Amino acid sequence: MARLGVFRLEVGGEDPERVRTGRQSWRESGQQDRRDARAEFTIWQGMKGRVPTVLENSGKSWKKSDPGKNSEENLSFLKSYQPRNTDIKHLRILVHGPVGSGKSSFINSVNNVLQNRITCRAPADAVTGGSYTTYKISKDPEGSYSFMFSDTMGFEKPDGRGVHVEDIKLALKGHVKDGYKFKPEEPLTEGDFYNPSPTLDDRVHVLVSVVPAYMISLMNNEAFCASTGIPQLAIITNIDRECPKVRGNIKYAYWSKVLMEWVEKCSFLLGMPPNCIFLVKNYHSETKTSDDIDALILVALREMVSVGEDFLNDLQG
Ligand SMILES: Nc1nc2c(ncn2[C@@H]2O[C@H](COP(=O)(O)OP(=O)(O)O)[C@@H](O)[C@H]2O)c(=O)[nH]1
Ligand SMILES: [Mg+2]
Repeated sequence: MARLGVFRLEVGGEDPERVRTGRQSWRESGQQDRRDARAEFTIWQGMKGRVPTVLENSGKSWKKSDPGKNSEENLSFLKSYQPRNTDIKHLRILVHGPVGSGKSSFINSVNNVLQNRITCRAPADAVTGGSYTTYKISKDPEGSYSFMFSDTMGFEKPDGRGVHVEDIKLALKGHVKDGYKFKPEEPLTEGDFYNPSPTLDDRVHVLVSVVPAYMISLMNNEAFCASTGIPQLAIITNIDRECPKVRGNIKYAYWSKVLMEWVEKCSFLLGMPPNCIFLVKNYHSETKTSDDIDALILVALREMVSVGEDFLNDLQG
């Protein structure tokens, strides 16, 4: 009775090639009616009480283009990127999300991709995190890339720590200076870390929500971006931890039906379209870089820079 379910689980995996073979075998396997087979599959799922990893369209990514194929182009876009607005030296990307969601790891991962080696800039796992810290990414000995990251904490306060939502609004407008240690109990109003007259350079141009895959159901969106017009994207991190089949096949993340469902769920909960949500596996224990991990990071990063550039150009009118 459960043959097809087991068959597809075992043969499907996350590899489109194998799924294609699987489907062939399925057709040749003597099943007379596809609907019967589906019914059996549903029963099997119900019995197991979980959604297995199956691929919807064999050989096709549900993202419009295959991230892996565009890595070189994405990299050269990022290398040559300069804001058209010459008042801006760096496009500022602010990452926020719960403690442990992978913000620092993402910044490190971007650095790894662009340096083509494993580096350690933003200390991941730093329990003392919570300062407003900006990271530029060096390009060659003299220069840096024309985008930078501001690292912060999320609003979730399991232990009473977390950023005051007013502080995030202030940071978005450029009022928070680097090094400010966020205080959960009160927002920044004045003092050494308050910038009373921020320039366009000080402002945030893209907001990125970092959502760990294991916390998707708990996410909600503070509607602070709506008033500012700042574009907002999200990255889903830890996809390797939550989906074992993806772990060994990171390059097929955008083929996975389970991950597609996560993106849809995240889209619903955060109130942003699915095409603003990207799948990322951060570098965390690797000793060397990998084209497949790089590809996912590059696709997300390129979009961050592109929407930030659009925002800057819109501001200029
Ligand atoms: N397996 C896996 N671990 C991750 C990933 N991203 C982050 N981590 C780990 O999660 C922990 C918290 O990450 P960190 O970047 O410090 O989170 P932050 O508090 O948001 O800055 C660290 O141990 C990371 O190595 C990921 O995509 N996959
Ligand atoms: Mg951190």
